[in-house]
Amino acid sequence: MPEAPGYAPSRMTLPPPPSLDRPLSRGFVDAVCAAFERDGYLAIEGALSPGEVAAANAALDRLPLPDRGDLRPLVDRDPLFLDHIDHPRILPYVLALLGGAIQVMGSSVTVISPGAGPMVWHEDGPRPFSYPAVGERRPLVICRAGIFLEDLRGPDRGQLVVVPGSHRVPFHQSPPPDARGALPGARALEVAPGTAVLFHNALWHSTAWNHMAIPRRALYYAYTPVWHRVVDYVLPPAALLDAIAAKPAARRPLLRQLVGALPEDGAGAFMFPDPTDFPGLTLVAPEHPASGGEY
Ligand SMILES: O=C(O)CCC(=O)C(=O)O
Repeated sequence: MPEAPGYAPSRMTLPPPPSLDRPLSRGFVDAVCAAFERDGYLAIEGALSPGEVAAANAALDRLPLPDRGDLRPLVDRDPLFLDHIDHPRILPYVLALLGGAIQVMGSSVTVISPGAGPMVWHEDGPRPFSYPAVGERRPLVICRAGIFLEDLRGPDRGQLVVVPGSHRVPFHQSPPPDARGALPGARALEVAPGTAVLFHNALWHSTAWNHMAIPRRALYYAYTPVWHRVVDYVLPPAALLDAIAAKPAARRPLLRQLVGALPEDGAGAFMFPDPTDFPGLTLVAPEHPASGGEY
């Protein structure tokens, strides 16, 4: 099979991340959704600063990582990983795509060892029975954020490889489950350290060969609507809730929602933080009474 051609993500359409202390603008939401709808993914360059990349690598160095494969869950292994799930340069894009009633249903670090070959092509979601199609499209259920820590600008560095637009192909046209190597139109995402890639659960993806002398390590956080089952754990571990309690007070309600914690008053609800504390969660201001705004 031919190798997937290298690909530098486009900077043309992605607007910068807005502050979440006010509702996201319609223009921001529309621009993010349009880019994501076209390609099934988008790349946020510089999502993590060089210092944040170094800190993430140091945290990973303290963990019992496999030579190749996943370590999961990740989010409760170090308080630093909590700083990724509400990161101000990543979360606005997730909110634009999924809305405010979200959580992180799964977290992992994926290691591709030196010399490792491509991963099997796949969509994300449950197996063997994936999410149902709606109108021949697989709906957006998981918006996965991959954060890449090595310099992947060059061939065969264990990149995430995607087929842009494949999230729009009906499921019964998916590649056979053992298909490896390049598919027509496949692109290896040759990204700089600290780049975050958000992608649709139905996007066909694989990985490139890793011909680097070092492992390729990527952090993955899978955002879903709050009604999706959390797969990292049945209930958030006490240590994770303690780690949230040690974060600044203003961030705690949203972090608790993101890890799937029950509201502190015990009441079930779809939205745990007070939206007035997190205006960004309201996305765009309601434009019609039927959208639930106050009129
Ligand atoms: O390691 C990667 O970059 C891809 C991981 C992946 O495709 C998966 O975990 O489903």
